[in-house]
Amino acid sequence: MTDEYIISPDTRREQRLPPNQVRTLKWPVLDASGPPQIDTSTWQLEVSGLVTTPIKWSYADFRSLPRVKVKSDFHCVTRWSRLDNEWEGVSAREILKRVGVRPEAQFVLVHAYEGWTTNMPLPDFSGEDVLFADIHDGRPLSLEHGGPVRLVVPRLYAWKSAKWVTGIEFLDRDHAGYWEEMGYHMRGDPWTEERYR
Ligand SMILES: Nc1nc2c(c(=O)[nH]1)N[C@H]1C(S)=C(S)[C@@H](COP(=O)(O)O)O[C@H]1N2
Ligand SMILES: [Mo]
Repeated sequence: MTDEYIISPDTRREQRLPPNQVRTLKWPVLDASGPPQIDTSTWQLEVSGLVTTPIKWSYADFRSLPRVKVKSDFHCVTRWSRLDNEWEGVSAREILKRVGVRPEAQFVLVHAYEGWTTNMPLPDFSGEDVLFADIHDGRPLSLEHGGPVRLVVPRLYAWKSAKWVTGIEFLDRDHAGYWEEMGYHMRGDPWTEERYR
């Protein structure tokens, strides 16, 4: 891996805090139900739906993929923002390249342990700064923050950054995930405050 960071376009902005967010120097833990039990010897990442090559990666397979580093900010819809996170892992673009997304695919439903899901438009998932991370600020990602592997989508509210990911499903229509079912926005752009729908 190179030492070059991909800097999220949002992290290059002069004004880094989206409207009505407050900066925190800590890193709060936030999720619906607490960490699941995860055994990396049976861990899998499954890519399914509208792709030409469905894939199931083991943890060893995932660890052998080409890697990237991303510097980005993290904005929770409950109004805290943590700036300057250094993530390492596998780029979403690397995965898109390998599975061959079919032209009908417009949306992504990301699956996590215990049936938790989140949805987003394919162009948001395809951003240069989107990755499946297993390292944060130089250390292995802890279980409480989504380890062994979590999604990071820096330019959407942090609830789209699924912790404990198990799968990526490509769909031709938008399917509400867990928080979206509860009333959160289908897209979640922090700059236009797409908090609820
Ligand atoms: N699997 C899963 N991922 C999740 C959530 C969740 O409830 N379950 N909550 C989201 C929300 S609301 C936020 S703000 C971030 C918080 O990540 P952190 O706990 O590492 O700060 O995780 C997101 N990813
Ligand atoms: Mo959140």
